[in-house]
This record gives sequence, structure tokens and C-alpha cells, in this order.
Amino acid sequence: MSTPLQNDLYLRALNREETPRTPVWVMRQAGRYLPEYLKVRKQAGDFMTLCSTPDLACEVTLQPIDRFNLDAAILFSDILTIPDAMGLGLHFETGEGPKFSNPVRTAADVEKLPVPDPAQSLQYVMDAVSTIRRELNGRVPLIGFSGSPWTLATYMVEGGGSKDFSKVKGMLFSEPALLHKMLDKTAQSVISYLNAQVESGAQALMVFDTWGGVLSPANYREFSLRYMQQIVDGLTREADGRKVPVVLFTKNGGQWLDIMADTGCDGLGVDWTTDLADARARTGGKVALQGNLDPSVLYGSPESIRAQVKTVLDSYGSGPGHVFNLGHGIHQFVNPEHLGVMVEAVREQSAR
Ligand code: 1CP
Repeated sequence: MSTPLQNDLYLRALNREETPRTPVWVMRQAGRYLPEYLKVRKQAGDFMTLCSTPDLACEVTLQPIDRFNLDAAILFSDILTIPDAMGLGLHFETGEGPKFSNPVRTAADVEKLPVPDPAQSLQYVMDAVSTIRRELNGRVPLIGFSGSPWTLATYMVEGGGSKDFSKVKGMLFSEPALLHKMLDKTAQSVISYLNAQVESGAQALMVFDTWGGVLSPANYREFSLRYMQQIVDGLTREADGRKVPVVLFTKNGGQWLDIMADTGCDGLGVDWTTDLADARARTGGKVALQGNLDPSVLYGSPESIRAQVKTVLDSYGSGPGHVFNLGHGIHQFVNPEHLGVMVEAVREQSAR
């Protein structure tokens, strides 16, 4: 468990300590843009088998580390493992993304939702974490993650992905107490799930609030931020004698970075619609910042990628506390070599 880290730039940057260059990793770094991922995915048969077979989950987690020498690995899994463990019946329909057979719509549905014991229905995730940690053998830190309660609730109520969030917003406005009850159970589930990941070897944690940005400011505070605060307060913040940093990411949440920083988290993910200089000014050195290259930049030429990397590094400016990343997940149809160009550019241009 406690093999010393050979590369801890990522953890040091999240602690806002000086680093010789800016560390870099990429959201969705293991995934469909990589031919070697598609091969293992085919071998597994389906996505959930890939997630629930620790050796395969480990193999795809390490693929982008081997190929690009990134500064952090992220557990290969999904945010929807929690609702699945709550009995919602997760399945993937070809070409349509995730679906739940038993969406949560009524008071009776919320009432019967369990808070899953991670050592039971989510043990396969913990096995993946410990396998990856062992195989990483101290190369780079391992990031564990979960969805935010609000983001999980959107999938749980809608029964899958959504464009207008009609059902979950219908619940928010007509039965707010019911939605709060569900968010509270989900937050408790997230806390024990993330703490179990830390116990199994995760060295940093990230909470993905992919859909917080579809809420009004008042609703964001009440239905998303409040539960992320509950999570930050409930997490194990130290393991193996080292701090376990927590990063919150609300997509399209640029206007709330200041109140997000006040939760006491260590870092904030920033998407490309907010300038890092502005984000930095508004968070007043309380947190590290992760981001924020527009993922579509990787469709451009190598020269344009290098130029855009420079723009992001310059917008953060000097001083510690920056983790380079895309502003959201890497797109499926990006040429992997373009990610290589981005990573090289970050290394060269950020060297101090
Ligand atoms: O066909 C396939 O191979 C499945 C595609 C896929 C992959 C590669 C899904 C289904 N999930 C994942 C992995 C995944 N998901 C990771 C792995 C680690 C990494 O390399 O980053 C992570 C961190 C996630 C998290 C996730 N899943 C989020 C939050 C982050 C984000 O991108 O906003 C969300 C919203 C999901 C839900 C989900 N899972 C899969 C899909 C296609 C979706 C989106 C569904 C939708 O809203 O339409």
C-alpha cells in the first residue's frame, strides 16, 4: 500500500506547493478515443463487465498513463455505480447511453432507496481501486471519484441521460422535500463510497457535478452545493500519512467558484467558459484550480494545440496551484496523437 510515490506533482499542485512544472491529466483519459481501450472493451463484451472485472478496469486505467506519461491515473469506473447499487438496474442500450430500469419517481421509490454498503454491492469498485494501486506501484497518484448527489439524481429520476431534465426539475419544484430526501440518501452513499475508495488506495478524490450548471443560482445552492458540502465534511482527508485532496467540479459552474471554494475542498475543476485568471481572482488562493482547455481544441492542428495550451498556462499565470486538464472529458473522435501534443506542450511550456 505505501510504496513511495515517484511522481507526486499532482498532489503537490493540489496542495498549492511549488512544482518544477504544471502536472497534467485529462478527464475521461481512459476511453473510446483510444484504440487499445476499444480492444479491451470488446474483449469485456460490455461496459459494466469492464468496470466490474478488476484486472480489465486496471488495464484500461493504465493505458493512458503508459501512452502519455500523465501525472495522475483515474479509476476506470462510472458515476452510475451508486444508483446501480441502490437497485435502479443500470444497463447500457447501444448508441443510447446509460438507462435505469427502475427510475425514482415517487415517495415510495425514495423511501425504499438503500444507502449501499460499499463492502457489499460496490466491492468490485474497491477491488479495482486496490488492483490499480498495486499495479501503479507508485508511478503516479490514483484519483477516486463519484458523481455529485444532484448529478446522480438527474439520472436516477430521468432514468438515463437527459436534455431538458423535465422529470427531476418537476420534482424539484413540486416536491422539493422528496428530492431533498433522495439527495440526502445519495450524499450519504457517496460519502461511504468515497471513503471506501480511500481505504482501498485512492490518493485524491474528485466529485463530478456535471449537471449543476443547469440550475438557477438559488437552486444550485440548495440542491447541489449543499450536498457537496455535506460530502466534503464527511470525507477522510488523510491516508498513509498524506493529505487526500478533494476536487469539486461543476460543469458550467464558473459563476459559483467562490462559494464552491468556501466548502473547504482543496481544488476546483474549471471548464473553458471561465478564464483561469478570473477564477483565480475569485477564489482568492483558497483552492487549487484544475483545467481548462476546451476539449474541441484537440480537433485542431498541432500548432493550434500548442498555442491554446500556452493561452491556458498564461491565463493561470505564475505561482503554484494549477493542474492542467481539459475543461470537460476528451471527445470520442479525437486523434490520440493530438492529446500527446497537448501533454508535451504542457511539459515544455510550464517548465520553471
Ligand atoms: O461505451 C463505452 O465504452 C462506455 C462509455 C463510458 C466510459 C468510457 C461511460 C458510460 N463511462 C465511462 C467511464 C467514465 N465515466 C469515467 C472513467 C475514468 C476516466 O478516464 O475519466 C468517469 C470519470 C466517468 C464519469 C461520468 N459518467 C460522468 C461525469 C463526468 C463527465 O464526463 O461529465 C457522467 C455524467 C457519466 C455518465 C455516463 N456514463 C457513460 C456515459 C455515456 C455517460 C453520459 C450519459 C449522458 O448523460 O448522456
